[in-house]
Amino acid sequence: MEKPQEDRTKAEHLITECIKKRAPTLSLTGLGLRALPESLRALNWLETLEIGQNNITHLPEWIGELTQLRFLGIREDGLQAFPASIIRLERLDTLLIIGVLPSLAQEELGRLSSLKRLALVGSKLTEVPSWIRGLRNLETLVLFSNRITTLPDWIGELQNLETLDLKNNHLTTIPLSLLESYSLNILRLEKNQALSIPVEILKTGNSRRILSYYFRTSIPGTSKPLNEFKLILVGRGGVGKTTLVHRLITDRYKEFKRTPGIKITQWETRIGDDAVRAHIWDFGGQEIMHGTHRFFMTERALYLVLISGREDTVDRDAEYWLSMVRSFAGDVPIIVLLHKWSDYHFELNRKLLREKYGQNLVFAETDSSTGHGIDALREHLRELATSLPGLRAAWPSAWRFVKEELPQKKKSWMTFDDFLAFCVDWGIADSKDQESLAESLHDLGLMLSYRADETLRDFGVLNPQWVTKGIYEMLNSPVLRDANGRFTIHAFEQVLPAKTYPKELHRFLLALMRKFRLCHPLDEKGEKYLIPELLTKEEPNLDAQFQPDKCLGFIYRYDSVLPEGLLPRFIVETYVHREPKHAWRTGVVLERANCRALVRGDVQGRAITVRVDGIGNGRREMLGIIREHFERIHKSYEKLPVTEYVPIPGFPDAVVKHELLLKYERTERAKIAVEIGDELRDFSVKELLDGVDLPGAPRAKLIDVGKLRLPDYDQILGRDSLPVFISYARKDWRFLDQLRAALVPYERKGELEVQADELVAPGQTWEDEILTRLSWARIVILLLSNDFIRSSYCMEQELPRVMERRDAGECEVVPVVIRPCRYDKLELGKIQAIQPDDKPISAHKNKDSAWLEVTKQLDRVIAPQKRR
Ligand SMILES: Nc1nc2c(ncn2[C@@H]2O[C@H](COP(=O)(O)OP(=O)(O)OP(=O)(O)O)[C@@H](O)[C@H]2O)c(=O)[nH]1
Ligand SMILES: [Mg+2]
Repeated sequence: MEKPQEDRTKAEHLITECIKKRAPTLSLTGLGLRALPESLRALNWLETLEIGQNNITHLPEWIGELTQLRFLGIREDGLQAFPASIIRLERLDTLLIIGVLPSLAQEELGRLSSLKRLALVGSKLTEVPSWIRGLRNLETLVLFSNRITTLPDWIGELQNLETLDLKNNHLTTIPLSLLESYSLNILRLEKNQALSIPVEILKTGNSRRILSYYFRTSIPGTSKPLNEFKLILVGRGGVGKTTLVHRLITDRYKEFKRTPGIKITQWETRIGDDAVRAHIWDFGGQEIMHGTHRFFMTERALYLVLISGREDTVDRDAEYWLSMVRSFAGDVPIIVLLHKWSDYHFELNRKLLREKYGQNLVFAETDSSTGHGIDALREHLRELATSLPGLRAAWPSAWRFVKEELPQKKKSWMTFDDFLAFCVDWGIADSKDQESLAESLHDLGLMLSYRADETLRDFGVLNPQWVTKGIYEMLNSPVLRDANGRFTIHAFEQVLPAKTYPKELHRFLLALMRKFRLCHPLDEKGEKYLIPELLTKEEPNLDAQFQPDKCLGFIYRYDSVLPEGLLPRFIVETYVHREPKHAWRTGVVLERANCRALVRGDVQGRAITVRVDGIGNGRREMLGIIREHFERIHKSYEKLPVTEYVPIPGFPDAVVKHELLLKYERTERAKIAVEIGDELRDFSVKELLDGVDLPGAPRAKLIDVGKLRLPDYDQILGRDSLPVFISYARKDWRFLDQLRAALVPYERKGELEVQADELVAPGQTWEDEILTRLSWARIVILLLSNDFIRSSYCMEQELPRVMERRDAGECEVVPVVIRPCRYDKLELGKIQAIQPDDKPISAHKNKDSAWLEVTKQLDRVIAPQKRR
């Protein structure tokens, strides 16, 4: 890594600032320091200190004087020793070290008896350091990305250990003593190939489940490798996917009609000595179908991206599909095919694509009509399949029976109860096993089930084609198209044949469409729905109403693609607040108080423009809400390069990067020069920023944790804002949205960081992710209703944890009664609930003022939490 130039002045500046504000946190990262500045010594109130990417070899003895430190993060490759005085940091509860550990005086760390969280990441450890045994209070131990092969027996002795993260190591066995650790709750063992535990089980992070699976199957003879994998083909309509599948399997060329929905074919092949089965998923490439593809883009799969056609469109085509796969399936292996090669010779910018979408892209030229490159493709597939974690996962024999027998049922769907009964018939009686098996089947595409979802959990789909066909028929139906995408539940009766899609499943299908964000309810009762993809393409002419010089503006520009589905998702989210008068396929006009906003996307130009018209602070607030929505949506994509611009008022063609303005502000420059036509003109940085950020919002974060940040471990890094978690029943999502809108000003000000399970990004394990978030929240808001009380997830999973943490003084619980219910009969009835005017939110005519009242009461909870 390139070392930055030493910047002592910046370091001194940061320290002086810290002294001035008596700030509890300080980050000295990327400054190229050779030693910690002596002036730091005075900061004896400091609670959080980060040191990273400098050239520091020794920490000074006086570091022991910073006795208020609770969090210490270090990322210094050249550090040689810890000073003995480190043991004086008696309050230190979190220590994060990224990179190689100093060899000298490491053992001293074992005397940091108050440590609760320890992370040694990417430290080239081959075993668990023995000094950790002395850390009796340890709750979280993170050792990911090391080279550990075995765990010591004493690991089970750490009495308080709740989370053990050993992702990406070289573990070959797990000691039995781990079973005896009663406190252990979360266990992360992904990417330890030799353990042969199926990913479906690993990704739960549930230690009981993982250990019981491991110890049950590690006894020889009861299970053997699965040897099956999923192969997914994507590419636009007519590119040759179906023909290619036929060629792969039969070695013949045949013409096909365009594929409606999804076609699944089994391909029996061999890898080395093993017979291996591929489940090939061939998606229909028509544009209207793209929206549902993502939900089948699972992690445990290989991807073929087919590209063909004229030189001028292929690069963009490749980008479109690659970004889609990367956003929804993550870092999976992908083969990019330059297809119909015998007809079209074309180049792709391979270097650029690799830079953007990962080095693990394989490129190949193929043609189904001549058979060109097909053998080579088969070889690539075999090679990459071997690298899939699931291919060799050990499956108990009973699981295999179920897997083989289920398709024999020749049913399109079954109730989950029937599935469970079926499992019991085959000797799988343990409910955890049954659930794990269901997940594995889901991943292979043999039975789709969405157990985490209240409205979907009761059915399993045996035939994905049945479900997509039903949904595609809805999407393609003239009835819905004529109604501009609006429909009610009765439309299912009109569009779908009753025999294959009986009425009892209509609600289920509707819930699936909602889950896939293909449609969205338009009213409180959930009777009317909208499919944004069916909105008119025609954009109303609103230029006169939103003149740039009279509006606050903001622009998003996307480097490679404006992902399909991003705009519809935004449009649909805004319906929750109020149905817009104008909405079209790529844009919407929103109204709020005395303000109106035009949000307009340009898919070809890869940009979204926002203009807010109105008076006073309301404009900024409205822009704030809109930006919040976009930021949230952007975050849900794994890699989405997007740049934010601020338009210069009065000069319709001039813009300046938002990030650049922030840099100017941080370095206290008042003016920025912007190119206007041929000349440079100065503008006030503050005025430009005030236009787009709420007053008082911390634009530049106090501590710059960006450099030390690891995607998974945000949580152990210090943060300024209070993490808030909202627990709610799925049915009450509308109230959730209202509450979120009411909390936007807090978020923009950096006071709160609001999380609710709807934010779980695609690909993350839902349950696991939520529980982790829950365990970091300092305020938990419960949206109470009969559905909440009825929801087993809320009541049995979330609530007990919340109450436990509350009783331990770790978080504050704020129940809000959203619909009438007898929560007072429950244990949580002992906590004072918020009910503006003694009425549940649903009974309030004016929801905005009801939520305003809620936030006022919330302020009283926030204040003491902040002081903690
Ligand atoms: N020259 C040439 N033509 C091909 C090749 N593969 C397919 N075609 C032609 O392209 C047409 C479309 O191929 P399909 O395999 O149906 O395309 P698809 O990608 O499955 O299309 P959708 O199902 O609509 O998404 C075929 O009918 C053939 O005429 C090929 O390798 N070379
Ligand atoms: Mg096809």
